[in-house]
Amino acid sequence: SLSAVSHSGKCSRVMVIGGDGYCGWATALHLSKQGYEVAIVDSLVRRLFDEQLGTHTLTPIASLQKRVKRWRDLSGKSLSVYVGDICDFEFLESSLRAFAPDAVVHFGEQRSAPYSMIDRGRAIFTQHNNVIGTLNVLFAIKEFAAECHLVKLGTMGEYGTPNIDIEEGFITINHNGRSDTLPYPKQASSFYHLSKVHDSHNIAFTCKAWGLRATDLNQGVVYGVMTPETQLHEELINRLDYDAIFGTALNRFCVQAAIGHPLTVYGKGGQTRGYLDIRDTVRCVELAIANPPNLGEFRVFNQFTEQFSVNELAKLVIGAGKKLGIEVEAANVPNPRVEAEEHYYNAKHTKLVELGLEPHFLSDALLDSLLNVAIKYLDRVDRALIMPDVSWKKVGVKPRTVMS
Ligand code: NAD
Ligand code: USQ
Repeated sequence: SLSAVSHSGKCSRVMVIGGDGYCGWATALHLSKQGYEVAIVDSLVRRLFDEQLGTHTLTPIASLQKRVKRWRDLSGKSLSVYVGDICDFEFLESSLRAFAPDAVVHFGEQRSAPYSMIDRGRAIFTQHNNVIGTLNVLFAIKEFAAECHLVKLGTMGEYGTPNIDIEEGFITINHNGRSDTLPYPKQASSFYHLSKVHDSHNIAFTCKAWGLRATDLNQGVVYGVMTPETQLHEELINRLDYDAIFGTALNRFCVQAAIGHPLTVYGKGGQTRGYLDIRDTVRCVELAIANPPNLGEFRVFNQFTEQFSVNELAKLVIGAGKKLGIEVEAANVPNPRVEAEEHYYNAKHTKLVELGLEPHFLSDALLDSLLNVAIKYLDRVDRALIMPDVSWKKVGVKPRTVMS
């Protein structure tokens, strides 16, 4: 049954699916600090990918159990933990009924584009894990928590790189004398990014058909590692991926700079994306939760604060390295992906700012601190994990082992 609070419309209980991951752990702690009752749901499959591929986080992360205990000891606040796979409906049903959330924040997907392009098995795993997991969440909410607000992590990559401005979810089109506001066209460029497109369609449909309420957060690339909560203790430290499969552009560049590896600019480096600091990720999720949509409403926010090309990121990291006395250079690596390397990019991102987001812009201070974290854990870096090894064109049906 739903808690009394949810009937009054105020959100106080939040289930964070994927709460052991990079964005989810930081968000779970932030919401707990803000006074929400938080439950973490996670299958720990991200830790298994590392075992399987021989990858690891730069920062030494503690087990989920140790993290949660340390947070309780330091903050006095408990996090409920449900370890299991949301593709298992019985598991999801029992956790949702036991915790009775007012909001479900869904981070729990396979989120690497290169992982989804390793081989057929990983492509299928990615779309099954992500699409079925989200469908299960939608059915569970409909059946057992109909008022619950779904806050779903999508991606800016759903839109691709069209030669016109990107709107927040919807675009008004005039066609043959008639006009309508329609979902913005989707042109995703990996099996991973496509799984998010499929999710968005399923969520939009169920809001319409069943009257669910949902916010699709089309997030850009996240950078940074520290938040006020994760930096309280080494056992609360967040993961920081730097390998070519899970590491994302700016985080990778900072680690590469720290170990004196040339920055791996893929192709011409004109690829432009939206970026945001992990401290803004947690705040954006809080803003979405605190301002829920009406029942039946499907809302889309573009969640990033600034846009950069890969070349611009490389230049910023080279400059920051210079200040710390580190010599950094950029290398042009043949692009393992199929994507536009020079293109127009102008994406709207006003809705979260209107709700009160005060962005942390990419600054020298942030680059210094990321570089210093990278330098602190330099001994943990495995240089063999840096160069990309997964090709969009060579993906085939044969099971592949990478990084061996
Ligand atoms: P992550 O891999 O670090 O975390 C995801 C977590 O979900 C992991 O702990 C994993 O074990 C868990 N998980 C995966 N499948 C599950 C399942 N079936 N059942 C239960 N748990 C499951 O990823 P992240 O970087 O924290 O990303 C979180 C979300 O945000 C993803 O949906 C991702 O697509 C989205 N996102 C991330 C970024 C980024 O730059 N990191 C940018 C945009 C959007
Ligand atoms: N790139 C490089 N060099 C590198 C790594 C990446 O040039 O060493 C380029 C890529 O080719 C791409 C861009 O940088 O053009 C971004 O790549 P990325 O690996 O940083 O990010 P991406 O694959 O898009 O995926 C990440 C997250 C994913 C999220 C997405 C947001 O892993 O979960 O959905 O960012 S977005 O990019 O807006 O779609």
